[in-house]
Amino acid sequence: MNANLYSLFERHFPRGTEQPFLVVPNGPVVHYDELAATSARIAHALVGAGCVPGDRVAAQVDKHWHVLALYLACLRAGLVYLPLNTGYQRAELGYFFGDAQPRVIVCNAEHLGVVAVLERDATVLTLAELMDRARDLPAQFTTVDRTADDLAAILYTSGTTGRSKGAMLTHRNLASNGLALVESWGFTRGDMLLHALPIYHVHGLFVATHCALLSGARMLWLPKFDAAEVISLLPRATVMMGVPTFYTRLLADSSFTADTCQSVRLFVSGSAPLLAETFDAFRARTGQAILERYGMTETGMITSNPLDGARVGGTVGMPLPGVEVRIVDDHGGTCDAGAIGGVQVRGPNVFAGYWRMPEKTREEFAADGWFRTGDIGQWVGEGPAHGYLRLVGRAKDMIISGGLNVYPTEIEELIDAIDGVAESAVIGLPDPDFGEAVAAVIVRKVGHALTERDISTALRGEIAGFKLPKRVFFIEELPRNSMGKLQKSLLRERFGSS
Ligand code: MCA
Repeated sequence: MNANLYSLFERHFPRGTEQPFLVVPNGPVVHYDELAATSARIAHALVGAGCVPGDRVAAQVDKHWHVLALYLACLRAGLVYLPLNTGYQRAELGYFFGDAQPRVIVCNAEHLGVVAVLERDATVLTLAELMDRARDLPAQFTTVDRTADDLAAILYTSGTTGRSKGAMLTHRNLASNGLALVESWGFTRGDMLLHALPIYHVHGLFVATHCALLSGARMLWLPKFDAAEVISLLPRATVMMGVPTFYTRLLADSSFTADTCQSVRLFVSGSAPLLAETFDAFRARTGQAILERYGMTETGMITSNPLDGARVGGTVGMPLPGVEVRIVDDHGGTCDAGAIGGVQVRGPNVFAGYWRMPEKTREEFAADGWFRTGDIGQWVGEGPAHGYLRLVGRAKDMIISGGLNVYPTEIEELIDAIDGVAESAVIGLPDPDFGEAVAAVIVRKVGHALTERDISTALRGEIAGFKLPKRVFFIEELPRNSMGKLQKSLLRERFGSS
């Protein structure tokens, strides 16, 4: 049987036009048969552009249901879909295109010039141009045979060493994880998922959309998160997925009440830690316990609080069906409940490695094949959360801001290159809206009177806006221990409450 993920989706599509796939508030209603026909036409257009199975197709384009059809077209044609955050700038794009060497790049019109210069060998199109090419092509396309281990997508996840790594996700990774989520979260055709996430990351593209595609559920399709719009639409939804910032912003709006949520059976949170106080405040306001789950780009979803059972704030629940999790100490021994160690994962959800980085891939796996997440955690040993995973920190030097991973090294390298900077440290500081906000602590060279504006001006346009430091501090010297190692924890303590 064809292990192509699209074939699996197709087996779950409601027949005919009685069930919409996606509803754009005050906009079109898209049925599953229109989604299938549109993805077929785009698949023909991609083949017509010279794409052959295994070729990469990059998409850095604003959220639209046609982009989902493009993603499905890539699956059908056996291509490797490469979604890119629409905030990425020239330097980031140059790296991704050089590394992945896409055959086709679909981008926003304002990026056409930059992209065409960066990647001369690719066909560069706007989404509108792609749709024009696809418009009159056949509405049927024979889905290409793929094995379960063939690549379906590459998603770049920033690297602690400053360079992003392309996580290779297979048809098996995505199929197994999607089915596990539909089962764990009880998705059915009767559901309406409120979708306000971007579709260039795992959460919005795979976690949310695959639950709909593998259950025949419908989606309320928003261009981005807007608290007022979400509040107005929640009475039409049965499920909502979001990052913690979505929930803190809803709570900040007094019009968000228990009545708003009457029809919603499930609120899911992930991509960043959900603070226990947010969990408690949400339950006090709405009577609903947010279901927090835990995942990564390299593994999809790993654990989840239960649909039926105790959902405990500050924990991320138990391993999903088919997924194994262990916690190991510094000597590789398995930790019992309560002991803190490194979180490791094994299962069909674990990626196939980093694109063209075999060495880096090997480093991320233990000798017996378990994937090292880089997160620190413990099994809860007693009470209602007995057997649940609690994440207590990260081995990697990573900031999660509004649900987006930010690795300091990439920003420190850019800051250190600014004339007048001796050295810098980038840290995450608590932020009521984004959870953590990027901050830079800078040592100026003698005689240089650099200002915060100088730093912002130098960085803007070089990297995505969400990575730009929201706070900049200047100090005489960075704290280091006797080994000369930078002590970022002291910086977080010193500036955390300022
Ligand atoms: C936007 N800005 C941000 C962020 N987003 N700054 C820091 N962190 C952010 N996350 C900045 C912009 O650069 C801009 O700055 C200003 O805020 C306003 O931009 P806008 O787009 O209007 O911001 P927003 O609408 O307030 O967006 C905040 C947001 C958005 C709604 C939280 O970031 C979002 O949708 N986050 C979800 C990301 C996501 O999908 N994560 C899942 C990754 P300026 O004005 O200076 O330019 S997948 C994952 O993590 C794993 C696999 C998992 O388990 O899910």
